[in-house]
Amino acid sequence: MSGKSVSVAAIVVALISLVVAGYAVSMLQSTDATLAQIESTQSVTYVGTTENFTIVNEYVDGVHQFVPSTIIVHEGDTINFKIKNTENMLHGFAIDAYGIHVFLQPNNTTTVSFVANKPGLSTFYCFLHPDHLHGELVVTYAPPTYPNLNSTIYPSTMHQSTQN
Ligand SMILES: [Cu+2]
Repeated sequence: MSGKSVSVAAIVVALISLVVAGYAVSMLQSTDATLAQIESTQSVTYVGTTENFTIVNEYVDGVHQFVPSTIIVHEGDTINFKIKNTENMLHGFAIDAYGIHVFLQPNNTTTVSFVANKPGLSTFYCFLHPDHLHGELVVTYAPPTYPNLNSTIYPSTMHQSTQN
């Protein structure tokens, strides 16, 4: 084998390597661009929903109580409470963190609405009777932004990026 043919072969190998490397880099860049596009166009930020609850004030086994006594919602949800006082006496309903303070007329229904924008625990209670069992409102942190995995664009775009 002559020195000339060796150098020609080396140049051919070098050119092929450059083409392959360039192709690999362009593939990586297009994949990055595709992922960035997916993240910017196909992500979902949690938007609060409207949650309706019926809370019944009742007298059971000698105890005034709110049922249910635990309510769990997401931060940002709009909450509608329909509070039914099934007793033949006046009660109160308060959630200090939200400035809610209403009277529950005997055998009547009272509605309360607010946006649950304070993550954590808040107590709801009757401000007229210390022995009236209270309840807890649990407001969880809103879920973080996440890719919309239900979108059919997600897998098809990923597939196309490997063919470019
Ligand atoms: Cu009460």
